[in-house]
Amino acid sequence: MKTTSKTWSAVAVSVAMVAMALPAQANSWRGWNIHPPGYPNTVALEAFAEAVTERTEERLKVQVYNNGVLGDQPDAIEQTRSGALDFANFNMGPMGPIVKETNVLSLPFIFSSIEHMHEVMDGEIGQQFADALAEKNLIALSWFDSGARSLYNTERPISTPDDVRGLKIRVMNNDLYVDMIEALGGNATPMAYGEVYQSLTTGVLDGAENNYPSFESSNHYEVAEYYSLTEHLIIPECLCIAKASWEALSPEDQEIVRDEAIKASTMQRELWVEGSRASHQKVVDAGVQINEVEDKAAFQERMDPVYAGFIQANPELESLVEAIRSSN
Ligand code: GTR
Repeated sequence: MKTTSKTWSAVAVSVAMVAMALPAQANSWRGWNIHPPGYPNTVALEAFAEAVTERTEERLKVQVYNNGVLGDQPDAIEQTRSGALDFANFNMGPMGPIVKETNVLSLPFIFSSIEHMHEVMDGEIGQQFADALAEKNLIALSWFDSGARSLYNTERPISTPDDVRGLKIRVMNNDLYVDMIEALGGNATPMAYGEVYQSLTTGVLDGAENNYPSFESSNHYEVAEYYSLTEHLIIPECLCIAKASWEALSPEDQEIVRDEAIKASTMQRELWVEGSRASHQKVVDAGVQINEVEDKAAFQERMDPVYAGFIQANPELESLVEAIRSSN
């Protein structure tokens, strides 16, 4: 059977009802995950859950709830901050409105490559982001990959910034992305991930932007036929633990959780490479037209006012922006 997004939402609703009916227990951890079973992040999170449950001899029983059934990402961030959820895999995009330092990671083209992003996040600069998250009650134990995000739409291939003019493009919940799309002449609509498929089919949206695995697993490729390799955003994701849940652990169990979170990120990054390839193939086979963008510099230049506006509003973050740019 072909799994349509309709089937997913039916599954999502019933799983959510079960999840909400469960009493919260000190030794049972609930984890939020936006992706479906089989997605690289899901596989890694499930491995994390299983390993922690086993290694703590069930002092902690860890369960992952997939498909965003526990809420959309901005809600889940708040729930994890308050300790209502115990852990989650969050993209740093929707984190910006809450942890302003992480907006630096949402600046278009800030990383020159995925390898550059990994080096930065695994090093001292990555620790600065983890510290900023910790101040908002989120303990980031490791960083996942989420590839490079590119624009896709129902209307036409995008080769130059002017091709974006007039297109209604969904963005994640962060004003920086509104500025980004407007700088290209498009109309940006911040919207929850789970609502995008429907909006593409009804014409509320002309397009969105994402990496191959999400473009494919969300079924957006069934509706949006043009995928253009702008690769404008390379954003890391965290495996984040609620501070309250983290502090309730013994030092021994913290060590187990930390160790397994690092293993999960290694696993996720490996699965990501293969998953991206498979998703790419699947969308090509389905007839999606993919085009390279030869003059990426033209898109980058349009981002100058976005950077200028960001630095003007956040002068204290300029050195962090510079540190990343010069670390390449
Ligand atoms: C995916 C990411 C999700 C979510 C989604 C979106 O690539 O893994 O966490 O942020 O994009 O576009 O909302």
